[in-house]
Amino acid sequence: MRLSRYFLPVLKETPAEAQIVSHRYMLRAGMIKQASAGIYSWLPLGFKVLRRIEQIVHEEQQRAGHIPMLMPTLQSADLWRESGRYDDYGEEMLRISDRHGRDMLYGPTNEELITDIFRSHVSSYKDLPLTLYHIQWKFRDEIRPRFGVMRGREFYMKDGYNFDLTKEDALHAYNRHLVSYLRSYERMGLQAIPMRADSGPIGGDDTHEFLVLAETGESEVFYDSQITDLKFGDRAIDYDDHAQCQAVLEEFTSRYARTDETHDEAVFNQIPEARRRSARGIEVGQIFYFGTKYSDAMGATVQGPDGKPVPVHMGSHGIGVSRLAGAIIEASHDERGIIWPEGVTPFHCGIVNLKAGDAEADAACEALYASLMALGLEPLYDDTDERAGGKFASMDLIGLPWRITVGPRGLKNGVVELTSRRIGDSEELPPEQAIERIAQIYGKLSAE
Ligand code: P5A
Repeated sequence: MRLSRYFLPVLKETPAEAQIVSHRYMLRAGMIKQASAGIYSWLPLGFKVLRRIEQIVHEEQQRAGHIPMLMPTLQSADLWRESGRYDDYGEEMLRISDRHGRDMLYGPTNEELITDIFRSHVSSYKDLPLTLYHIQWKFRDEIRPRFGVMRGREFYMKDGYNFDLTKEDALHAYNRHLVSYLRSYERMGLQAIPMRADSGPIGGDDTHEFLVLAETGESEVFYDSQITDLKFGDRAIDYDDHAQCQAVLEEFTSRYARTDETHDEAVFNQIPEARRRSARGIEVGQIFYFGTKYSDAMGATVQGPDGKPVPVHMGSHGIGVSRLAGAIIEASHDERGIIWPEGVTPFHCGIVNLKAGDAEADAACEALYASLMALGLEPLYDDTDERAGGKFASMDLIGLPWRITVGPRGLKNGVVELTSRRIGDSEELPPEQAIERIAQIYGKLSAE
């Protein structure tokens, strides 16, 4: 993308309404614009990040064997009356009536809708196990929407629902989600710690929240510091293997890690004092096993092996896709702006032309731009005639992990400058080598 043709409304001033760094940087970098309280438009740069997060979630869900689909945002109140949640959900639910006076609502979550789909089409245990998911906008009329996309009223969520014949199979689905979530967050450059939590209006006793440690987080958390040493990494996992998934769950949940809702001071105090931590965290996901709560209420049964109808065991599993854009910034920034992890960066690298209009500099930038694109990479080429200082400040603010700077002085010696946004150091090298380096970083070079 050429910056001169892009839409990147970067702000120079810090917006007064933004209290936390991710909100400030998302506004300043032209990623989002508030439409009304807790509701945002995603401008092109923000939209790209949202898409990249979403793509990782899709890939990891499908790797785990979960099936994508799409349900609507507007739902009929009738289904929620069946489960009993229409009255229970309270003021967070946005209730709407259509021209015929029918009660509708903007879905805050989809347990009822998916259970209705399931009971309409699945009647035999032979069709189990089944896990369906979608990524769709939700609405919760939060009393205090704040911190930009972190606590929105309209927000983008991945929600998945498992249907299983037995509790044991449903707990395997729970474990599978835990593993796939660990992988997803790590690919986004985040450490998200599963913590024992409270199930709230979703229900059930088994639930973990995934928390990214950050001072600005809304949740108070307590944990054993050893848990932060755990990495899922690039291990191979067979998602159908119950024992393997259970082992990962045990590894990642055996040390103390709880939100304030389930915190138990007596148990916490058994950890050696030097390892006890209390901190704040951002909840970027939550998994639930709630057994037959919805299948009992809504009559979602299958014919079991003995021919008798049995209610299915269910769970639901959510990732806060739009919240993650903010959470990643909270975890990765400095005083100059965002520092995107390579996994979610909106552009793979920036190209800064220090002397737009200079024939040699222009030609070198064009060549770099074309070569990177030919490798399947997306550079953002600043071809504008702004001052160098302004160009650098904007690039730093929008946080692309790599920048190639091209100027007449370097070109005389046959070099450009490659700069890491994270480390901050620069290296002079011939343009071909800069391209090769970037291609290597993003795994775009075929093995020689
Ligand atoms: C699980 C999927 C559920 O709703 N039903 C379907 C279950 N869980 S949850 O924990 O309530 O939400 C899942 C994730 O969505 C994000 N989230 C939000 N993001 C932005 N603004 C909000 N107001 C908001 N509310 C929830 C969180 O990341 C949460 O973990």
